[in-house]
Amino acid sequence: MTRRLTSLDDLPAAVERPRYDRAAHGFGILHLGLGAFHRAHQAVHTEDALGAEGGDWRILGANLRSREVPDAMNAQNGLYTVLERSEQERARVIGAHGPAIGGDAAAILRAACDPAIRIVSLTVSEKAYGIDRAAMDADAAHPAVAADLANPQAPQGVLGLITAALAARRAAGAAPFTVLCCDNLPDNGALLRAGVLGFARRSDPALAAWIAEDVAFPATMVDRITPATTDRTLADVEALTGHRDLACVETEPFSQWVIEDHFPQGRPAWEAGGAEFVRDVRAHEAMKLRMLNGSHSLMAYAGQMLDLPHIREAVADPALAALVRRHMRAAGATLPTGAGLDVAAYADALMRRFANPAIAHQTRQIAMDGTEKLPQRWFAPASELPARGGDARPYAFATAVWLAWLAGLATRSETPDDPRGPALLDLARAAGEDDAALVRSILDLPGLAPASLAGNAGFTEAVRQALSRIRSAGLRAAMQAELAP
Ligand code: CS2
Repeated sequence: MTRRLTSLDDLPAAVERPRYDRAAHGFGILHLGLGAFHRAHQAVHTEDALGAEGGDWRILGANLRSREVPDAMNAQNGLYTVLERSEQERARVIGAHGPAIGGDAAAILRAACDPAIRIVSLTVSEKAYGIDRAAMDADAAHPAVAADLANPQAPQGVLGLITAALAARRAAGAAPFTVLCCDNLPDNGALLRAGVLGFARRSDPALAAWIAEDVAFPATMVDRITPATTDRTLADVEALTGHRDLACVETEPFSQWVIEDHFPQGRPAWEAGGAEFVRDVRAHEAMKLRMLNGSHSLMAYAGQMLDLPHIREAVADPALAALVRRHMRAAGATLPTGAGLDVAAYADALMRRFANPAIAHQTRQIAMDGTEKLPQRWFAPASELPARGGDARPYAFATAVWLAWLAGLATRSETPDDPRGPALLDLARAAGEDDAALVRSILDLPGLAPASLAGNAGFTEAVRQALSRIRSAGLRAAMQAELAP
């Protein structure tokens, strides 16, 4: 049996390791959401910052529910390997993390109350927040928000935990922490701020006023393509490092992090690892969400229907690649001009990243949680196109592919992997063969598409036509029809 990774002692020379003394640095960040993305992105940038500038910025990681990754990390003294995959494989052991908390909300709350913690960062996925995006308020109907509003002393969810920790720090006369949302949500700092304020206002208006005045919620754009860890990741890491590592992750070489520079309680020197600090993240964030994530979702649903299991196979399909290019052009036309964005170069770079033969990024994984992802990836930009004189047809087609995929699941009585999965299944079943009814009922779901889009007859009719073609002639034929001059 290979030995488990527990120390930095006997690693092969080719494996990169921390360039700082782990024991000499304290903890300054509490991170919620120990998924593969955080371990491949923010933790690596923090590792670079510690190596370059030091500081008490190591990370306490926590999962609200699952114990699997925290248990694996704790058995490894917080260490884990990042495997970068391209023509060459590169392994690096990350030392920034310390003891991790799994599924113990009381322990997370205690950690967040420690004045040494100056940043609470999050990658908990879009659906975990419980924020009503249209109202810019806490969503009292979200299960975690409802439970925490009823019992704010023992919070289990994101908004309840942040609010309770800030309340305790205020009561103790301690400084607040900065809240850093690292999920793929539009204007993620302002959004999380609105959710926390909405939650706090319901129980303690004075606390809400203090948060509004004193707590920073910088916005960020995060980007690194990180497929879920598989047995193959574990085997390759073992071959490279000589150790069994149950917390390892694999990722692409590229990594980008654009951060609004607003950290009144200080921050690591993340620029040492290539993070960019700017005054306004919105243009970068819109470009990434609409071009990368937007075309990812198109490839995810088309890929699921065409039996293309990975993104690399989706971009190797000439017709689908042409539609992805077209989608990116439509997305690019919604982006602010004058912000210095090079949309064409960005599109080329994305196509190269998607094609990376060493990265097996599953279309099934990206297809999850469509109702949480598509509003910012497709429906917001699509709603802006008419006013800009742009062509919304690529968005109508993408929407039709999603609906055709949902209808296909419904015929097999499969519930989509989505927080609104049961509702989607019911609507698809109720619509049956009636394409117009399917378009209407899904686009009218509250909070999904802006009213100006759901009520735009030209758009909904274009979706209906594309959907009818996909369902009668098949997705392949419909794709060819889209590409016909
Ligand atoms: C993907 C993202 O799963 C998804 O929905 O689109 O996780 C994507 O890989 C990352 O945002 C890339 O930075």
